[in-house]
Amino acid sequence: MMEIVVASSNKGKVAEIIAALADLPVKVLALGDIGGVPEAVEDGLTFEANALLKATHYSAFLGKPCLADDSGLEVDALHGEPGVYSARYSGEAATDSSNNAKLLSELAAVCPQSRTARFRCVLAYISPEGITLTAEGSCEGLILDEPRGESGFGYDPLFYLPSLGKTLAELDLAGKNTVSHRGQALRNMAQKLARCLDENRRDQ
Ligand code: ITT
Repeated sequence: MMEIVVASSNKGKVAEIIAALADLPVKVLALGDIGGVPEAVEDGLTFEANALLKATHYSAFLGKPCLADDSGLEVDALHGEPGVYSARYSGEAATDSSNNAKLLSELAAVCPQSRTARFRCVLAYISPEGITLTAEGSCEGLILDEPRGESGFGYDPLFYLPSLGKTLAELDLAGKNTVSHRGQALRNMAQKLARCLDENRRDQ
């Protein structure tokens, strides 16, 4: 069975990606299962550039098909910040809670209806044979003034979905994948990968 490496060291992302690809006839590995892989330098200016850069780096190093995710939060009142810098918003030693604290302090003077934001996700798949696929998704919401919920990761406890009356951290993994930026990108990517696998099978 073909192997695909989920090229991310973010455990929250990896769990969501593995769950969403469960129906594909492929063996999905995580970077953590392999070990000793040097980290990619993420110096792209867009989610797409960073996703392609990570998939290229890990696929070249491992000689295996790799699926990378670059994602982040765009807050309208902050002119799209933190964007591609979401993981390190509060500095090099950032944690989810220090990033959330910084976001709350930046938005302290912003009223509830102006706290609109979206998560974006770009996935990139690159195989050593030279196949490149990309897929994207986005999810609109509002930034609360205090965290709610324990699930998920990152900014999930502050990201409120008015249509559900819940934050992303109040959904379980399957519920989050149904509505999230990553879930949407993964459904697009799974269709593209399934088509690719079919074509490969027909050519053999
Ligand atoms: P990899 O590069 O190893 O995949 P990373 O966490 O550094 O891991 P990114 O550079 O793409 O990945 O940064 C994404 C950040 O955006 C992530 O650390 C969170 O702070 C935030 N983020 C992305 N998707 C999210 C989600 O579904 N829920 C909450 N926060 C999310």
